[in-house]
Amino acid sequence: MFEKLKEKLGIGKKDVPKEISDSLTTGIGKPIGNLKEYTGDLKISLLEADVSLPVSEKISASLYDKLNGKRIKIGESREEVLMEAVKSTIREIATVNIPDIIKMAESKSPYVIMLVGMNGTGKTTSAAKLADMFKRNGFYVVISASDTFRAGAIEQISLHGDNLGIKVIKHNAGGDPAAVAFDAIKHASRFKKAVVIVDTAGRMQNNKNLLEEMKKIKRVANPDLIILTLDALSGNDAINQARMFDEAVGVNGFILTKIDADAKGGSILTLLAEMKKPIFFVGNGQNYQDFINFSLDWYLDKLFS
Ligand SMILES: Nc1nc2c(ncn2[C@@H]2O[C@H](COP(=O)(O)OP(=O)(O)OP(=O)(O)O)[C@@H](O)[C@H]2O)c(=O)[nH]1
Ligand SMILES: [Mg+2]
Repeated sequence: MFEKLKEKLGIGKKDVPKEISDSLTTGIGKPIGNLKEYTGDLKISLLEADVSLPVSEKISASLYDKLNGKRIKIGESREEVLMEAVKSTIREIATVNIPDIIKMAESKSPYVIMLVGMNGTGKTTSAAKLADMFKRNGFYVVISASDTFRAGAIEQISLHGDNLGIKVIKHNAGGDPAAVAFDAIKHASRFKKAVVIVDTAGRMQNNKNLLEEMKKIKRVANPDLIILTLDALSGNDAINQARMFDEAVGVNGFILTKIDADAKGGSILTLLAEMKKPIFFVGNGQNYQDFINFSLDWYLDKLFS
């Protein structure tokens, strides 16, 4: 996982890049031209691993500061020095508080979560995974089939509901998605510890009607949490989508899907560093259990394993 990013950062290889290796032995006050070159190149090459330019610049500057003139202690290897520098750089730029979604949902009933995102990014699949997770945690779960726009969407989410034994509230195709959410919330309010998950239609940046509709669902459903699903394969576009949806409805955090599909891994850094909002989960497959609680430690573990 995240091979591309590992390669660009110079970790996960046997040998530390020669430029770093040389500079580490140079010591304080000696020329550090090689390190400059390395961190300069790094800035550019991180872009290829889906890290945005501003974040690549931050990483390269921070690594430079950390490695410049660094002396290796006895018993320490160059690999360790580089890894520690990379780790602490990532911690500096990408630490974001990730609230416990179960605890949040326990604080209010029904707790309403609205999923938004571009077409095909994994809203419906993630809605089912979320629903399954809440059910396993003892919640009464209702799914609102608020994608009334795409043909087959209601059937798709209903099938998930059947598979999981979870109630899906639906209207007819072409109906008002906000009204579906309203009904789902009404239904859920009869239960003590309930969660409503609102699946919505995919939005394109240029589709004004769908964007307006999304705002209307928000007004009516008044969700406690709005989560944007982002496809890990969308690379640097993920940050654009994040900004666009945040501007349109305000998002509380993200689910990053399809990281099993050879994602480069850099978009995670960009999202955390630039949006300063949590990634709640990552989707790593098409099964309901392929859903991982995201944490920076998990990410670092994957990067350094
Ligand atoms: N490999 C993999 N595939 C995923 C993951 N999440 C979703 N998918 C697949 O991505 C495709 C699109 O997923 P959906 O959940 O339908 O996406 P959506 O955002 O609801 O799509 P629209 O409703 O058309 O906007 C499906 O084939 C899913 O099985 C994941 O984490 N890993
Ligand atoms: Mg869908």
